[in-house]
Amino acid sequence: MTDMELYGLRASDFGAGFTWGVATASYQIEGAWNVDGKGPSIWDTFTHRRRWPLPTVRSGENGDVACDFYHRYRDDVTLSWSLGFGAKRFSISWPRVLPMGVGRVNAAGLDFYSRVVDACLENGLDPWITLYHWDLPQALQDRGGWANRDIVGWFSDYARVVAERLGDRVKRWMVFNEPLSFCAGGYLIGAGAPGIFSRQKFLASVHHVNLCQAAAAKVLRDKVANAVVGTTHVTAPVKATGDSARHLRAQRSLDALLNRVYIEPNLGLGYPTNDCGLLRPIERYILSDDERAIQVDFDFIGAQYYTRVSAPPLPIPLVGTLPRRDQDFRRYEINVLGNTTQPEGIYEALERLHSYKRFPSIVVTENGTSVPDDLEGDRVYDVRRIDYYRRHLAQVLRAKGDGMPIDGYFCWSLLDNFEWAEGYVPRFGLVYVDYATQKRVVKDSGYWFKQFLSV
Ligand code: IFM
Repeated sequence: MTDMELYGLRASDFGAGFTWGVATASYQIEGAWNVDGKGPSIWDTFTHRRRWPLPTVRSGENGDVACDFYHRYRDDVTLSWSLGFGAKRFSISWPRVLPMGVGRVNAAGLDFYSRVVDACLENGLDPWITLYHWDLPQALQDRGGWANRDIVGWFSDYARVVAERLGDRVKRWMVFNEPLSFCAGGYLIGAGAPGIFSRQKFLASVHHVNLCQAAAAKVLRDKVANAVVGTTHVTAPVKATGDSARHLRAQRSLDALLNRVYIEPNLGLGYPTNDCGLLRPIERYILSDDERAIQVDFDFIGAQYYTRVSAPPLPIPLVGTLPRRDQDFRRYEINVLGNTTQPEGIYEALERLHSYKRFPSIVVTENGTSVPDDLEGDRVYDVRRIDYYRRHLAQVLRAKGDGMPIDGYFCWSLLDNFEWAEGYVPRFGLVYVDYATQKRVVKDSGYWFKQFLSV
């Protein structure tokens, strides 16, 4: 791609029907953690807990207030529209709707999301809803959370409650945000809520999440006329660190663990246990009818891309490899989270999903970066973020030009927000948030999008 082509990029090159949106998640922006009848989520518990000798979240921060979106949603929705976007992706907090996870519905919680949907529609923004972006009701975690098979029923009931209330106005649905992150992060390596280190619980949670993909998709289709149902995966292309059989085995093993285990069972391809020893005991959680029940034909798949990873072989037979950041500092720039910026990786991620030949439509449901943003007066000169977006969008356009059915792109994120165990230091927004005053300042990247989307 030449500079001319790169910098001449226009939104119209992606086609008239292409969706341009911004994405957010409930726990990361809403705040109001104990307001209007909301029950506690596992992230409330995790961030309020101290794990000796260090806090669970770097510098002990939490999402109690975050961006206070719960009270400021109208202005923030209008802001999304004012930057030129046509869609707003957001998630529902399960414990805001069902404080105990099951049973009694919290009318005030459902009303809040209904108002957000209306605000989107009033601003000409198509609402795209994610049912689950990691904030499980604590009451359900107390019963085992994702590791308890009963969650298939609990989650289906939750999906039904939300679909019945919002389905008259919302047509685009995503079941999950990044199963990898909350299954492995929450149950295997304990880096996120609920902070568990257990291979068994991790494997059980993976299987139950995969069953829930199909169960919730069915509920959404039953309850919402003309529903367009998908889910999202963070797709990390895995690079081998050498050519030997050991290196290639390590690459296959990590790819199975990070990517395939969440995608292939839903396509009827089973679990990639032959390629990754760590996954093998998942078989004990599979019951007789599961192979059929787990299959789902999604209307679209959400591709989320941040960086590639590499797979150095390890002398531990079960694991074989662990993900390592690909930190070739000479070739790639590095962001605040320590990830290298590798725009060609998004092309590979899209190509990979397309290669299954099972997704009629692919939407980039998250892509973005955290760079050191400073407020200078009323301006944030985030040239590195603009460059990031330009280079990734050029690759998305290349993928589209090569015949992949890519129909939309969502920036992560509209606002700076609570970046999970990393707290508030990484800033991913097109809009800067001064957390002390809740003032919003559109960054140069926000203005760049506004200009880009106008041509
Ligand atoms: O902030 C997260 C988001 O919640 C899930 N995808 C990755 C983002 C950036 O790390």
